[in-house]
Amino acid sequence: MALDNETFVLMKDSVTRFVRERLVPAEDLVEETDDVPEEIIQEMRELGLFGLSIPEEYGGLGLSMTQECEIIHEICKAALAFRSVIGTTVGIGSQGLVMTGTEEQKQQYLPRLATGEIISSFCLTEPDAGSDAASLRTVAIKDGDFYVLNGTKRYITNALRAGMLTVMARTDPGKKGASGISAFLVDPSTPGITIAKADEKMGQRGTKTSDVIFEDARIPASALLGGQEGQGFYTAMKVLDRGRLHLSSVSTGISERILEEGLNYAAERKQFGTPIGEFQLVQALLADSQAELYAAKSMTLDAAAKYDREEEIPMLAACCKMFTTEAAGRIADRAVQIHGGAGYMSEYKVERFYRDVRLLRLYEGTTQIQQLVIARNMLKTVAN
Ligand code: COS
Repeated sequence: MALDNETFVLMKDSVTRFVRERLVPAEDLVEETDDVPEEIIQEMRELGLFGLSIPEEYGGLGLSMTQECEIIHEICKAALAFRSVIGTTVGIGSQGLVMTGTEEQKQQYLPRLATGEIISSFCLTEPDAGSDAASLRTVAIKDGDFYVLNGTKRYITNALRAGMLTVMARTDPGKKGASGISAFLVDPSTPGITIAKADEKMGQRGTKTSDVIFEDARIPASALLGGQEGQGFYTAMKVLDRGRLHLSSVSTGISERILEEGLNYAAERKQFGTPIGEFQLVQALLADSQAELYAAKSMTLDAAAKYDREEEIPMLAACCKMFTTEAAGRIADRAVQIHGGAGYMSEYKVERFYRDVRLLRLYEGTTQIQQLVIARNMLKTVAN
């Protein structure tokens, strides 16, 4: 699936304008209030941003992965909290449903997700199951026409805003590993589900993460994703493969913005009677960031194109996620360095962005998990 090129170019232009005219000017407000204003969320709905990855037949824009990466890159030239509002619906919260849902499940949720009437969240992580996702302990025990859910999910992005949760839970507690896990599409207003208060974080103010607690929550058996038990972990892994490309374009977008902040400062700030950008040691900081940004963008678009051609991408998505997020950390660090003492002051945006990008190397699989996925896939090719 893909949007025709002419319409896509127009859409991308309006997103670029929206970012420049609406999102960037609202960054300080988001920082102050720790929330994204409702009128901006409404404008995101009107632009179709919640439906980027949802097929057209269900009311979405049906972008290809390449197109999605291009749009996410643009949106992430503004503070990452804005992308976060649409991120789970465009990415990990909805894609299990798009990939493996039954027709009835798709009809039930996708049209409302596409318009942004409801937001979705992806509930995999638990207090004792982070990198080791297959060890999750939340259970869903069949009881007639229902499953009864018990357990706690942690750091769930947008749970507080969600109208649909994709929840991974163990339907067969006797099976310890991946094959005992199933996925469910859950209405968070179901009795027995509590969404805890928002977590306090290092950065990314305006993004909302929280615990989701299940205490004897009875959900209809029809909520089992794809109608099949035991597929939840495999679906989650496929969703994360795709999500890692999405997140790579988050990294390239914010990296471009941060580099721009550093470049502008280097051109304006004078020391020793000359703009600091004239100094070769500052030029080295700019050049290293520019080269890394170019590499990060190129590899993300290359892997996205391969995804669109239905080639195998788990290893490449992990390479992209690892490189682009680590590069974002280095680019942010250099931008702070270019700003000197000013870079440590909250008055300048690079201080905030430096904290914001720290999360990129942690969520949707730490850098160390990406290394593991890359090496395991490499070793598979030589195993006999
Ligand atoms: N696509 C489809 N299936 C996959 C897969 C993928 N990308 N990766 C693994 N699987 C399958 C394996 O083939 C294996 O199948 P079998 O049960 O038939 O053997 C099963 O899943 C378990 O895989 P594996 O043995 O590799 O699992 P491990 O527990 O050793 O590790 C990692 C899997 C570490 C890669 C996984 O737990 C992971 O990605 N962790 C990070 C989780 C994460 O990103 N969390 C972020 C929170 S969500 S925002």
